[in-house]
Amino acid sequence: MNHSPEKPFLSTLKGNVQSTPPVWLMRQAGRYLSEYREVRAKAANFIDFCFSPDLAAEVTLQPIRRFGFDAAIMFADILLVPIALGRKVWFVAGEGPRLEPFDPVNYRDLDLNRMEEVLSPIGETLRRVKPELPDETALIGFAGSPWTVATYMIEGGGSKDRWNTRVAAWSTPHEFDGMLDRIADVTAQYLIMQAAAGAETLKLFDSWAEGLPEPLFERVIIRPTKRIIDQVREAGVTVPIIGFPRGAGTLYPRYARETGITAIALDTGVQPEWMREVLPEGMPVQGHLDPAVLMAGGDTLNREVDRLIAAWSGRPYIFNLGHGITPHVPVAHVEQLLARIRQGE
Ligand code: 1CP
Repeated sequence: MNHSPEKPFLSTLKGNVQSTPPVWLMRQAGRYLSEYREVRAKAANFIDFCFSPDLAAEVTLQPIRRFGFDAAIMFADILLVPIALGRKVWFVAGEGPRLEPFDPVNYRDLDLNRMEEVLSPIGETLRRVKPELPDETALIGFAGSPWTVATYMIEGGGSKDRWNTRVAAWSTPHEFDGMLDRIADVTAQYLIMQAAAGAETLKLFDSWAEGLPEPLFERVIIRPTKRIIDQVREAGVTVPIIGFPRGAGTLYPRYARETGITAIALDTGVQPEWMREVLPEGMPVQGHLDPAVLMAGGDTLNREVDRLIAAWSGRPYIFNLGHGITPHVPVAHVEQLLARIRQGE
C-alpha cells in the first residue's frame, strides 16, 4: 500500500500526477440517491434545506459514505448569493429556480453588507462536515461566478439563451459591470468565509459562459472572476481554486491564463489533445465525462472512462463529469465508473 501523506485530490491540485486519478462528481449529492430523497423530504423547501446545516451536512456526506469519492462538495446552491444581495429566490418543485427579475440599472440596490448574516449557515455546514470526513477525503466549497448568477437574477430563473442578460450587458455596460462587481464582492466575502470554515478547495461555477463573443467574455467572465480571486488571495486564503467556464470553447486558455485559477474544470465538448497544447503547462484539469455516458452505462461507460484517463495521462488530472449528474442515473453505474477508474489499485 502506498500511503500518501496528502489527500490525493489536493496533491493533484498542487500539480502532482497520481497513478489513479482522484474522482468526485458534480452534483454528487442529489436525487439519484434514495438516502438524499429521504432527507430532502424533511425540509419544507429547497432554500430551507440549504440553510439547515444538519440536513445539508448529512447529504454532503452521503455520497462519500456510499462511494468513497476523493472529495465532498458542501451542499448548497449558487442561488444563495442573490438572497444575500437582497433578492427573493424560491424553487418551484419539478421546474427550478425563480427570482424576481432584476434590472441592472438598479445595481446600487444590491446589498453588500448582509453576506455573513444570510450565509453563515453554510459555514456551519462546512464545520459539521469537516470532522466527519475520512482522512483522505477533501472538502470543496463553491459559488457561482458573477455572470452565471446574474443570468438567473436578470431572467428571473433559468433561460434558454440568456437574452435579456446579453442585451443588458451590451446596452448598459456601466450598470451591468456594476452589478457584476457587486456580485463578485459578496462572492469573494462568501468564499473567504468558506475557507475559514474548513473548505480546502473552492470552485467557481460559470455554467452559462458559452457562446459569448471574446470582448464580452473578457468583460463579464474573465474580469469578474479575477476580481473575486484577487480579493480571496488578498485576504490570505491560499487554497486551490477550480474554475469551470462551461462552454468557453476556444476561450478556455485565456480564462486559464488570466483569471488566477489554480485548476480548470472542462465540459463535455473539449478536445483533450488540443487542450493539452493550449492550457498553461502543468495546470491541473478536471472533467469531463458526458453525463449521458454515465446514464448509458455498459461497455460505453468503460470505454469512455479509459479514453479520458489515457487522454490526460501525464497531467495532474481529477476525474469528473463534464456537467452535473442527472436524477435517474442508476447507482450501479456510479459503482461501475469507480471500479473502472480504480481497477489498477
Ligand atoms: O453535490 C452537489 O454538487 C450539490 C451541491 C450543488 C451545487 C454545486 C447544488 C445542489 N447546486 C449546485 C450548483 C448549481 N446550482 C449550479 C452550477 C452547476 C451546474 O451547472 O449544474 C447551477 C446552475 C445551479 C442552479 C440550480 N439549482 C438549478 C439549475 C437550473 C437551470 O437553470 O437549469 C437547479 C435545478 C437547482 C436546484 C438544485 N441545487 C442542488 C440540487 C441537488 C438541486 C435540485 C433540487 C432538488 O431536487 O432537491
